[in-house]
Amino acid sequence: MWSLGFLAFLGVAAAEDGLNGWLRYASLPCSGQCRSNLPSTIVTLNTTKTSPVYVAGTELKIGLKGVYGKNVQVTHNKCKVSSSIIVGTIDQYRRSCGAVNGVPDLEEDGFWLNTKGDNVQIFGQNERGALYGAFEYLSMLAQGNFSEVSYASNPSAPIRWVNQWDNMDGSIERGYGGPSIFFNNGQIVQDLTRVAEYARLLASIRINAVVINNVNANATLLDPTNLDGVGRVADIFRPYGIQVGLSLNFASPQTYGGLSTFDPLDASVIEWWSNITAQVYERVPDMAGYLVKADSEGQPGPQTYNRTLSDAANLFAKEVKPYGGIVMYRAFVYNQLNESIWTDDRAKAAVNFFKDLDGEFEDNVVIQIKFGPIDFQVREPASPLFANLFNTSMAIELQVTQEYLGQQSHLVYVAPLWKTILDFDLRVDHQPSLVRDIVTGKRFNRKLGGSAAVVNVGTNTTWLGSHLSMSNLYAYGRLAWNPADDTQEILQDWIRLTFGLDRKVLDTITRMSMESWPAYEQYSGNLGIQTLTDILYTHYGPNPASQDNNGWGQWTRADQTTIGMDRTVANGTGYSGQYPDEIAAMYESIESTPDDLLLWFHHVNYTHRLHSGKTVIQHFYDSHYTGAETAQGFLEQWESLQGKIDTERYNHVRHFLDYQTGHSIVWRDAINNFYYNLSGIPDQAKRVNHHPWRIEAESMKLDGYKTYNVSPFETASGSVAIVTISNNTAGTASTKIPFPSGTYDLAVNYYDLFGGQSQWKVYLNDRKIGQWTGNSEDIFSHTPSIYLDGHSATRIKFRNVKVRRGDILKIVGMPNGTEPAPLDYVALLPAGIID
Ligand code: GCV
Repeated sequence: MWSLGFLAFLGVAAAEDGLNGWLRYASLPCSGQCRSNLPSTIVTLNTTKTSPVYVAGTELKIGLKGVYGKNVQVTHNKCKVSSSIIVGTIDQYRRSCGAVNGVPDLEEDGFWLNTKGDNVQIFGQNERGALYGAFEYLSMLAQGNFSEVSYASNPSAPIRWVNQWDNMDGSIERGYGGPSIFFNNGQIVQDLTRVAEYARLLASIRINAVVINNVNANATLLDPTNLDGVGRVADIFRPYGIQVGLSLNFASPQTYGGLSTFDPLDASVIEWWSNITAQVYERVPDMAGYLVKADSEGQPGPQTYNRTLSDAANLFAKEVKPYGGIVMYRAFVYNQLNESIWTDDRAKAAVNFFKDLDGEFEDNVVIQIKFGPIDFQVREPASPLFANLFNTSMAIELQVTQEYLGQQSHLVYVAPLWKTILDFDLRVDHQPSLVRDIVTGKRFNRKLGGSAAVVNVGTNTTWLGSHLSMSNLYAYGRLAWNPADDTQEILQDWIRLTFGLDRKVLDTITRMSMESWPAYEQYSGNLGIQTLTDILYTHYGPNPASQDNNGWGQWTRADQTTIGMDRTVANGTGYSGQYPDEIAAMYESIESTPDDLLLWFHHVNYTHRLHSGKTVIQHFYDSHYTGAETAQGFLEQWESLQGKIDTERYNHVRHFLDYQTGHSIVWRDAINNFYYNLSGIPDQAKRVNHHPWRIEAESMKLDGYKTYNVSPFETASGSVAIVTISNNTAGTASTKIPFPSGTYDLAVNYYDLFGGQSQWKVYLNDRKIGQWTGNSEDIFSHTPSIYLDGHSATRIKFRNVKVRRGDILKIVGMPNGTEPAPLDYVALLPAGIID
């Protein structure tokens, strides 16, 4: 049997569950330069075990042992030790060791890293910075990088937060990685091991605060026992340089405190919050601040009392100011609207609510603004609010959790999408005004600023629900530190740290990841029409009709001949006029609006020609075919890495990508069918609604099965599926194979519902050739559905099946619970045909 050491030598890591993320410190070979450059001692300049500098020492020790098998001693407060890593703050070094030479002034949280052979200096401006420097050095070592470096690194902005949308009962809103690591049953959990592990990951990407509870906040977090729990959580995060923040429910003084009002200007309300804030800071003296969602999606707010949003923000700002806290006030404020009013437009809400309040906020208030004006869609223009506040601090809000982007069941590396916003030049006053320079405070000279990302890790060992989605968390931290960084370079650091240094592994995961957001956009919503998920239910699978005819304002205004939101000043909602002149002019005109945002800004015929020369409708059709085809390639590319990645992660990712290949086809067909049905315009390439290799389940011979009209219709091939007649008796669907004899891949499209685990068996002339169970709710990360729809529609494939014309193909479905073993169609795919 192979020993672990031998496997490590081969570069094949032992089975891994993802818990260590990119901090695996997987073993690398070490000879020559490596041997002579490995320090023998770690000197930390703080002996307090809960200090970030002490933690840095421990982490360095673990890293050196893990990567290079070297046992290194940690000592404290000794200055001149040869072959050593010395880690501490600049001040600690000066105090213990004397002058430091050649180190430039560092900004808050910044660090200095200096490596010369086996002598390494890591100095932070503060303890947090020293810890960041240690992680930076470890990241080099874990990537086999022994170059001599000497540089300072400073953050782009002071606010580098993450938000968790965790509920007190342990569920997580839009969380796809299992239940909360913080809460259970209305309380903070007792065992905080996972919290410490999360802290370590976050510190390594230089996150400095975490808001632990949902913005749709529950006031019971404020009860004394729970606040004690928050204190325990803060104690876990503190050694990693991370502060804790809390989301507040605006009505708490009334709903929880028993007052008759929650009017932000009422003296009793102010006193109530003052008292609560004192209780919080008594337990968490370094609490980062409050996060507030008010007057939004049913959450209470100051409008109840005709007070302004600044009245509300300032109430909290004044309370936390003496303690050094800040208030993150969310710009996600909007009302229900009426689609029959042509000028109604949710995208205008943030500017309408906040613009006139510019300058009215206390200086420790930061307006937290989602990157686009709607809600984390697959493509949006930059929020115009970034260009409308000059005397108010701002932070950009991003989503690591892939709420509208495949919920971690689809590979989507989101950082390139974020980059389209961060690098966008809003041309305020005709001057360069990149979003990244606005939110970091540089453009308008604000002291505060930065970013917050909704992360939503859970107790799953992969944290987010799937291994590959962790690139998004890693990239978020890197971009929060330096939004000018290159997203592919960030990705490649993550790949090397997560999967090792093999060139083929690096190239393959790079290619798949960089193709993934464009592909997802291609097979979901194109040309700025939004993602086209079901916005009334799970936000996962396709349902374009759900965007319209309701008050949520995510409209497409699609009818038989036209589509898109007219957001021009001349004929539409006037939204384009919220941008500075140059940008407003660009979006106002169809000619200068980029194709990828055409339908965000303009209402056009399906036959309108894009700059590309294609019509809108043909672009939809073509993109959906291209995107789904790219997704098929992810699986093939991943399979080429077999043997180069540990079995546990290889199989897990393979299973997810296999699922994605099928679901990308569900997306492709649903969107294409929907718009073909609406517009009646055929696909020039004759693919849409034309599937020569399919056999519809409803056209098979049925026994114990009956037909079922699927809703939305476009999520079933031919709009009809079959379900078993009874909930406890098997059904059979059989058919004669009409295709030429040969070898095919057999694809079966079925629906995997929450509420049961049906079993299907496939026979060829009574010989069983495959079987599966409808248990994806236990395996994949996305929100399951109780219906036959675009969320539950799933494809399974059996490869290389030899058939003869006239063979009998039979599927037996055994229902379970409320899942009636539904089937949509089978396809026999000759080599090279995707269907
Ligand atoms: C936490 C969207 C999401 C909600 C979320 C909200 C917000 O509407 O679907 O789940 O609520 O945004 O950001 O507040």
